[in-house]
Amino acid sequence: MNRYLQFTKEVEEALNAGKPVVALETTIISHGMPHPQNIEMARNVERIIREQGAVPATIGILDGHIKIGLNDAELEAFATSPSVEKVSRRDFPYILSSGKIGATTVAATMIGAALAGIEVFATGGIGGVHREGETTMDVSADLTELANTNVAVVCAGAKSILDIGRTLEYLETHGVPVVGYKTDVFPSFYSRESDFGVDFRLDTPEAVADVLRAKWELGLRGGAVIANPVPEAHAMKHEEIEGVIRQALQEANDQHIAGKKVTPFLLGRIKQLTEGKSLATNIQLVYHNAMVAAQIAVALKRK
Ligand code: PSU
Ligand code: MN
Repeated sequence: MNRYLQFTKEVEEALNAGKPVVALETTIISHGMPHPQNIEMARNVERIIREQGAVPATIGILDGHIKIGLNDAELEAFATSPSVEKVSRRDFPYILSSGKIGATTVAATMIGAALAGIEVFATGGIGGVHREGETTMDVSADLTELANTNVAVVCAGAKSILDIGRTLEYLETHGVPVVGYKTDVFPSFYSRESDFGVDFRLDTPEAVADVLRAKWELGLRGGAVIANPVPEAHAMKHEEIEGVIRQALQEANDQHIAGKKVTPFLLGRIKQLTEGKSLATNIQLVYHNAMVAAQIAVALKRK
């Protein structure tokens, strides 16, 4: 067992017993949402996964360890501490060796999950190619991780703060299947639709599990995107969110926001500009992703 990993008893027992486990990220808690909604969301997501018969494993870096599963005090620390670092693949070794507290992005959570033997991960949205990424070269390390690490990521697509078309092109080049879960259209996080399709549509957790098994048994390294649209009742209209996104992007540009600060800045501004409406949508889509991820994890264990 990797000496950097530290499991909660619940997760360790579940993994040893071959029970379904679902990984969860901490960046969404520390940098994706304000307090106290973040801690409420983090607790509810864990409950939803348990209700489906799987075990949640929220992953983060603390005290020189990759924590696979967090207790409530640790969850609270990720939700409230002002000094939590945002950790992607690049940041992983330094944050781990310095003993700092680090919230893991999609990429870093995939790394932790794969080391722990967890195959399914639920989040909100993945990072991608940013708009004008063809000149700025701002391409999320989430995409390279999906290309290489064997974890399925259940998400509500990618936000239209990104260039969704180029994000999908990148995933195609790197052989990452983009599954539409009960949809033919790639969802854009707050909205159920975008201008883009998915690679193929699947309508049951079993069908998704079959695809994942086939991929990994063939030795086709890498993850998969399971794109699960936000439930109708909580979806926002494309037109409603597009103006807000444009304004947030303009401000990021004017204020020379760059590097890993871009995504948290945009998320925060979108929330302010929609007066919290986007946050409510964000929370609901995470709950839905957690439920579907748990169902897929359960189905995978039957294979
Ligand atoms: N998209 C969201 N909410 C988030 C993120 C993305 O809707 O909280 C976070 C995730 O942790 C994702 C990270 O992995 O932002 C991507 O950051 P970057 O673009 O710097 O790679
Ligand atoms: Mn970036």
